[in-house]
Amino acid sequence: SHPTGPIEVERKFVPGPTVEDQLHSLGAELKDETVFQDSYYDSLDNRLTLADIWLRKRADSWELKQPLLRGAHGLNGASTQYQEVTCEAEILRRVSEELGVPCPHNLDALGLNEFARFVTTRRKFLFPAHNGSGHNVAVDLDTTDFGFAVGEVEVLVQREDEVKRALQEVEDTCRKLGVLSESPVPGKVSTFLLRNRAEHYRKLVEAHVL
Ligand code: V4E
Repeated sequence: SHPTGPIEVERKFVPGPTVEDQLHSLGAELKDETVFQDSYYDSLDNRLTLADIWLRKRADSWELKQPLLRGAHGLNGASTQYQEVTCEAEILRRVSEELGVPCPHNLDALGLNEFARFVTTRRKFLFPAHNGSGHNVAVDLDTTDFGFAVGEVEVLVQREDEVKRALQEVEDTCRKLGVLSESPVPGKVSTFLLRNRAEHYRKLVEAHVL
């Protein structure tokens, strides 16, 4: 497979009231707090999300997340690994291919349906890079405008052969924070769908995407 963007290895967790103190104790530092709006898009028959393909506009930029292996899904135990594509030409190719339509010149021409829109406030913490071949581990503490909070431990890697190591680093960090859950923790989009789009949510559960 050819590289089309970084691979995000991530594990979500339920943030407790002392999580920021714990992060500081473990040596992580607050990098910044950002606020952004995400809009998620799909065809009316949900063809993209049923294939575990997530197309969104974040702060006016298009982004697509797809499973590393075509046809597989991105969930690996309680961790996830998705390829992130930000090149708009590449996104156009991928989306039109999945929908079985000719590749248009821009995404608006596909007439997709916005199925979720929400605003996230994100506090991003970084662990200092340890010397050697360790990856940089980031922890995001997110709260949304629909009253939901979730934490994410994540590592970005460039190649598939780094995923195994990254999964261990993510798991180690969760363990140190005391938030290593054996079962997947629901994220922002799943929770938004469960609360606002029950039928779409049900279809994704039935298709084993969520
Ligand atoms: C729903 C979904 C995806 C879209 C949202 O990705 P997520 O990592 O939840 O969001 P976000 O905004 O924090 O991304 P970042 O800012 O880190 O780029 S991608 C994959 N899914 C499906 C999915 C799943 N099947 N299981 C779990 C536990 N999470 C997501």
